[in-house]
Amino acid sequence: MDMFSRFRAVADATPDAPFLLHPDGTQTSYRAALLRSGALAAELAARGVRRGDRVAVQVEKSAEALLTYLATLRLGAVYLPLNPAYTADEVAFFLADAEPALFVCRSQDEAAMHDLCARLSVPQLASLDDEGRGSLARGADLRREDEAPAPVVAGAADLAAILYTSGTTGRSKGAMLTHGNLASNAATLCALWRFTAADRLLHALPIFHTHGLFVATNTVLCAGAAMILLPRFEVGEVLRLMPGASCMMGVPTFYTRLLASPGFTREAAAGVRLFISGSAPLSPETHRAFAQRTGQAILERYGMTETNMNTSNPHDGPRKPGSVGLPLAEVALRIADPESGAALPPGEIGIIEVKGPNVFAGYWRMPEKTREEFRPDGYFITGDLGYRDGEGYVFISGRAKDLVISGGFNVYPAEVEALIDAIAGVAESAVIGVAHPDLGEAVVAVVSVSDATLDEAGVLAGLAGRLARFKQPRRVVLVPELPRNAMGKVQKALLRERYAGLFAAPA
Ligand code: MLC
Ligand code: AMP
Repeated sequence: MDMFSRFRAVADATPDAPFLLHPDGTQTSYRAALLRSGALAAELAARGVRRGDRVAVQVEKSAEALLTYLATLRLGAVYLPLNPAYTADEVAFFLADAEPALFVCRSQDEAAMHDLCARLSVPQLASLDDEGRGSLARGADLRREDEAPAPVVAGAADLAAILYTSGTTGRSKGAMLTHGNLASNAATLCALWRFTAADRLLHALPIFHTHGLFVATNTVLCAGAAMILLPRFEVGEVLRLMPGASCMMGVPTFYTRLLASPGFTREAAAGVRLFISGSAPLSPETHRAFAQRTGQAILERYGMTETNMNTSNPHDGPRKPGSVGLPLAEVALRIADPESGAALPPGEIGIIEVKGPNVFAGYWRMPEKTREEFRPDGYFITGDLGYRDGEGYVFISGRAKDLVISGGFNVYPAEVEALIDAIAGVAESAVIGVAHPDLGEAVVAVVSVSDATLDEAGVLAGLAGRLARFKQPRRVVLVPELPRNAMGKVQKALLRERYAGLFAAPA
């Protein structure tokens, strides 16, 4: 059953059950959420959105934004969420590539985006502000209940969403997710993690990525459960609301920040039956420190935009520190030789490859790129390196793709390097990830300059406004020249080693 049908089925069966619990203590029932998303769907339809059309959305997190996702699914249209941190340059690329029928932006961006939409022939523009008001909401307010469009019954192969991921070549690719991808993963996770209608998920993740949008929201919908919807992760607010929660999902930074707070005690965590981590490696030290503080083992799982979730530690069996667990029931996973693709035995490190109903339908309008990432027998090449132990648990040991994961956000060095290299006075640059106590990894640029007056601040100033803040280097290190191997390739491994201690606490 597709996610909208699932949402409607829960609303029909248990209309008064809470779906959204707001930080101010108010709540939105399933019936109210279905009605409001119906009004939003009517407004989208009135603005010309039809089945198969893309609806691009770059807004702050709000209940209204989440209901816009469900409204888009109701129409059989394709949801395309964008990080509010993206600059106008970045957004321009996504709009030109995806050709949405409608772009929903933040209210404060509406004037600037109006010109951009006109230039890129995006036919319709609407807005939502931080509180979920704005022209889209106002339009929905005026819709009568009987104007809600009849829900489109989507087939498993129909597109539900496009999520852009940057590429190693620098150019972003739109990963096409089908209704079948989302529904199968949600049902599997709901059963595996024992979600029921009684669950209350503490939701502090952004809703423009797989983790907050699909893993969190769709699992809750599958169970008919509720979520405490926070606009962002903030330790004090999370601790205040934790007593009302039964589950929490987060990136590792959420857990290291909680552990750094004296208010996060065994008692504070006692009502939560399940803490789940993913999107970036959770260190065994954090896993152990968490267990020591709370008496609970964080459940770590592994996924990516293109595949949804692939593996998870068990709910009932051992949750091994440092491991991302076992392949999900419907996911075939193998560790393969990077060159030949031949399967490797337990203990040997290779590329993680996966196949199953969770794997995406390909990159939007990029059949060549799509083909490159699949083996002839249909396995998707994740670009993550790992091995399996004797019990089949998967351990991620590195990445074959040149990628930095900072606080759970992906940064592709090629994209940052291209912009740094274009700054006047820069000879060349190498962008690497360096261990960071808060973000896991932080972006660092190693730059050699041709103009000796160019300094760290100058390089950063050259990136301002051109690149989302989270992609900008936390440090720029100037060097006379970059180390190269005999082939002339920059030795990033050497640079990672050299600057490994850049963010270490002073001894
Ligand atoms: C914010 N900033 C970051 C950053 N987040 N910089 C580097 N890395 C990040 N992740 C910058 C801001 O631009 C700002 O810069 C400064 O840091 C402080 O901003 P903030 O808003 O106060 O940050 P904060 O709220 O503390 O955000 C940190 C965070 C957040 C970890 C809470 O990044 C977050 O929620 N991350 C979750 C990412 C996520 O959901 N990933 C899922 C991907 S899906 P300045 O200089 O302007 O002050 C996926 C698949 C899977 O990977 O398996 O799940
Ligand atoms: P994204 O493209 O944003 O979906 O990021 C997906 C990538 O995040 C994966 O390919 C992994 O490299 C990484 N990732 C996700 N979950 C984990 C995890 N539990 N441990 C280590 N890396 C992870």
